[in-house]
This record gives sequence, structure tokens and C-alpha cells, in this order.
Amino acid sequence: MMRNKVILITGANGEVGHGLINQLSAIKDMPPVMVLDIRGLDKSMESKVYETIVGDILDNGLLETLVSEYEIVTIFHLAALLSTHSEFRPEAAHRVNVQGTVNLLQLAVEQSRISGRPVKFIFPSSVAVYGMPDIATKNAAPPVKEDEFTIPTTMYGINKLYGEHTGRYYTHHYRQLADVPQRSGVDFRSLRFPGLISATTMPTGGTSDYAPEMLHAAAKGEPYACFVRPDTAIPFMAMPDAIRALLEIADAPRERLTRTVYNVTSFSLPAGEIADIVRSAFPSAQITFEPHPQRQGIVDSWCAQMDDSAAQRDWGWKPEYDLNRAFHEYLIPTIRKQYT
Ligand code: AKB
Repeated sequence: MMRNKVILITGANGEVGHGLINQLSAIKDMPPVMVLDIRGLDKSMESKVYETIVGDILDNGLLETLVSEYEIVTIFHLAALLSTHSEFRPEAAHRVNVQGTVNLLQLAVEQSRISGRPVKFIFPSSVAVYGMPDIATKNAAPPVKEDEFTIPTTMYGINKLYGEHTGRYYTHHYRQLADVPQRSGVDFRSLRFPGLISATTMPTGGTSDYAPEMLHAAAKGEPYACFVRPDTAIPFMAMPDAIRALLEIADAPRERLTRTVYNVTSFSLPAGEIADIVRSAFPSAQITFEPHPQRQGIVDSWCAQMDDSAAQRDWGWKPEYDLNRAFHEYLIPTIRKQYT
């Protein structure tokens, strides 16, 4: 039976999903996009996708139906509970972030068995996989490489780190003790993102959210109480670079990849400097700092800078939006237009 080739995006109704759908729908000669999201897809996005499935990645029956009806060539597995939400519901986070990921990897194995071709599995990971032991170490550390300080303190960070390792297992070590060692057919590629900032959408449930929240509140003329101290620094990236990174890692020749997980980053700065940039663009911005002890603790455990030299070397990664371009050419003008 002929099955239609599709690209599957899980968690497609989040802000990374929207950016990815916009880009993929503009590329010619791509298989159409099928989305799976527990909340469905915003009406404004529906015309850009081939099919929307409203459903849960924990529903194995649903995933089996997808495998039997479509030939899924690439999976962008974006569905996840982010770091702040995950601390309120750690067991639920574990189910969605860990069991959900294993379910999708299993779907990729089935898919590859039927089609006889590898299935690309693109998995966004996060700066949350890091766990700096204390502020002094965080501030003194040079940009942190992939395999350093990976002792996360949040359920979300632990789940993402486990997802990275599970993907590596499926790609390189799957069923190594079987009588006839088996290949899973899963071509897993993961990017560790810093905090992402979009001009058009707002994140929900993350702990790096103070940066986009500060900007959007100022543009809307609303006061904003930042939940971390002004000296709190983590790495960030503008959303268009994050989407491009996902498409580039998906497209990179397999033989060029020496790892299954790559850091990607753009600029790092303290929250107080973000506030200064926002105030100079929106002089009436009312920004105060009211640190929330637990959320502050989470951000303090993330590294201040990530080392993305492996991505630069292996597949030519380079951000297009440095600090200046991100704020002055993308974020501020686009956000300003959006709210006036
Ligand atoms: C979060 O804050 O949970 C996310 C992330 C850094 O992965 N934005």
C-alpha cells in the first residue's frame, strides 16, 4: 500500500513549532508537514500543514495508526513540559518528556522497519541539562562544552539529558545483545538550545522566559517584575536562528556528524543588561526585579555561556543574530510593529 511521505512535528503548537512550520512550508520539494499536538494547532497555522492530529504522544494506539497510514521520513520531536512547569508536576513531566520521547523513538524504529530507510529524529535539548555547582563556578567557567557539568537539578533538565542519551543509544547501540545485532534505523540528532527569544510568540512554562516576557510587556506598555536578579546571566538565541539550526542539523550529511548532541548558542548577557536594552527601546518600560527564590535557583544552575565549537566545526553552525542584530534588527522592530 502506498503511504504518503510526511514530516512529523510533535508539540507543533508551541513557539518553536510555529517557527518551524512557517519555514518548512516555504521550502519547495519538502514532504508535507503533519503535526501532532495535544492542544491542536492555532487556526492561523492550519493552512500551512497537511494534517493536524489532536492527540497525546503517550497514546500508543494513536502512534501505531500514524505509522500504518503515513511514511514518516523525519520527526521533529518538540513536545515537552518546560522547566518551570515540570517542577510543579515532576511525575507528569517525566511521563511526557521521557516516556513520550521513547514512544516517538519506537515509532521511528517501526517506521524504518516498514520503509527500509533511516528515519531522522530531531530532538531539541536545552541549557537545562547543565548543573553548575555554585555561582562562583558558573561565573568563572569558560564557555561550557557538551560533556561538562551535566548534573542537572531540574526534572526537565534530567529528562532532556536522558532523551539525548536514549537517542544516542537508538542510533549507535540498539539491541546490541540480540542474536543478530539490530540497527534501529533511527538517525538521532539533538541540539542543546539556550533560552530562545521570539518576537512573535510567547513561551509558556520555561525559566528563561523572563527575557521574552520583559520585552513583550514593555512593548505592550505593561509593568514587568523580573523573577531573577539583574546579575543573572545565561545564553540566549533569537528564534530565527533556532529554527535555522534545526533545519541545518536535519540536513547535515551523517558522515560529518561526530556527535549526536550539539550545543548551539548566540549571545550571553545578564538580565539587568536586557532590561537596559528594553528601557532604551521603550523608555516608558516599567521593569522591576523581584527574584523568585526557586526560579532564581534554577537559572543559577545553568551555565552562563555554552561552547558550540563542535557544531561550528562539524556542520558549519553560525548564528546570524548576535546580540546587536537580535535586539535591534529582529526583536525590537518586530515586537514594536506587532503591538502598535
Ligand atoms: C526553559 O526555560 O525551560 C526553556 C529551556 C531553557 O529549555 N526555555
